[in-house]
Amino acid sequence: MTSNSNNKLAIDDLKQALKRLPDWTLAKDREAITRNFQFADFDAAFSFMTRCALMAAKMDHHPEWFNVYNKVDVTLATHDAGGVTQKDIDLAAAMDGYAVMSGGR
Ligand code: H2B
Repeated sequence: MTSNSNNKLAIDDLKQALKRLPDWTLAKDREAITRNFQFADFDAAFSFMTRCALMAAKMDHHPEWFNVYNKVDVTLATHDAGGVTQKDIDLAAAMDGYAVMSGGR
């Protein structure tokens, strides 16, 4: 299998990648990865979302997310590929970094 950021990762490569993203899991009902973030309050959650949004725009790769007050539930998939690609892994790693910057966990 060639490694192209637009192609779905092979399951072994996906499991390998998730070892470096210990807070992310495979979605139950579809080919995607998911993580829940929690922050001190809405301001912190939204500062995280702002950082993520700017990166997503730059990457032209966008999260599915749901925010209530201090919580942000994120699902990442590449719709064009019908599964998880290297772009999702890269965005997940970036989001983990932004969560730390916003005091999240
Ligand atoms: N984001 C995600 N998560 N998956 C996609 O397949 C996708 C995207 N496609 N952002 C992009 C935009 C595509 O629609 C544009 C035209 O490049």
